[in-house]
Amino acid sequence: MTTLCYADKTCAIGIHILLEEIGAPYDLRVVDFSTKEQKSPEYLAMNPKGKVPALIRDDGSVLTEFAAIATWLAMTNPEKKLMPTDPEGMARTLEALDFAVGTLHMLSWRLWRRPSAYVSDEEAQKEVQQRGRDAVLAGLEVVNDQLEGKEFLIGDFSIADPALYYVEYWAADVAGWPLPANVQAHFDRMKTRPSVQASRKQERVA
Ligand SMILES: N[C@@H](CCC(=O)N[C@@H](CS)C(=O)NCC(=O)O)C(=O)O
Repeated sequence: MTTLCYADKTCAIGIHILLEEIGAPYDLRVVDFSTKEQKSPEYLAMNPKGKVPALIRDDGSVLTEFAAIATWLAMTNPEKKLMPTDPEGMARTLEALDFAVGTLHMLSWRLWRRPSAYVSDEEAQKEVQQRGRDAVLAGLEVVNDQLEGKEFLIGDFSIADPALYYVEYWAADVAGWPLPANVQAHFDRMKTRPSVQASRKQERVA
């Protein structure tokens, strides 16, 4: 059965939400970050990147990278309409998704969350964190404009929304930063979806 390798409250929750949206049976395999299980020989043998999310598919093959997993799930479950099929709609969906994962998460949030990955000096780490915070908040202002007059990033719910959702969760509930109005409304709207509620419950999000 399709198995999502995840750790609580990580970006993998976005894929968890998509599996709930699809509604087909799946398994969860928790990866214990507190013991660095993601870097264990067993995990690395399955996913040499040592990260979550990783999706083990029915044929045993492993798919990594949020955008790739989300796109594959959308394309293999077309009846769920998780991504438009016209070139413009598809490109706009991936544009919004990649901004959330590539820019807000990897290039911005990570500075705030893991400053020691960039510099050793503790004073310098504080500056790295500040830059990360500024970058996340500046990026969310861009998203705020994109959300004007829309319920979801590209109008209808798509694979881009769970990607934005996990960044919203980190920014608002982990870091305690204020979200711009349209982003806050999107975050609140996401939390009313049964898929989001189910994955939050499973991952013990308060
Ligand atoms: N580019 C990857 C990023 C995945 C990623 O950074 N995952 C984090 C959790 S949010 C992780 O597994 N971190 C564990 C580690 O770095 O040891 C993707 O899009 O899936």
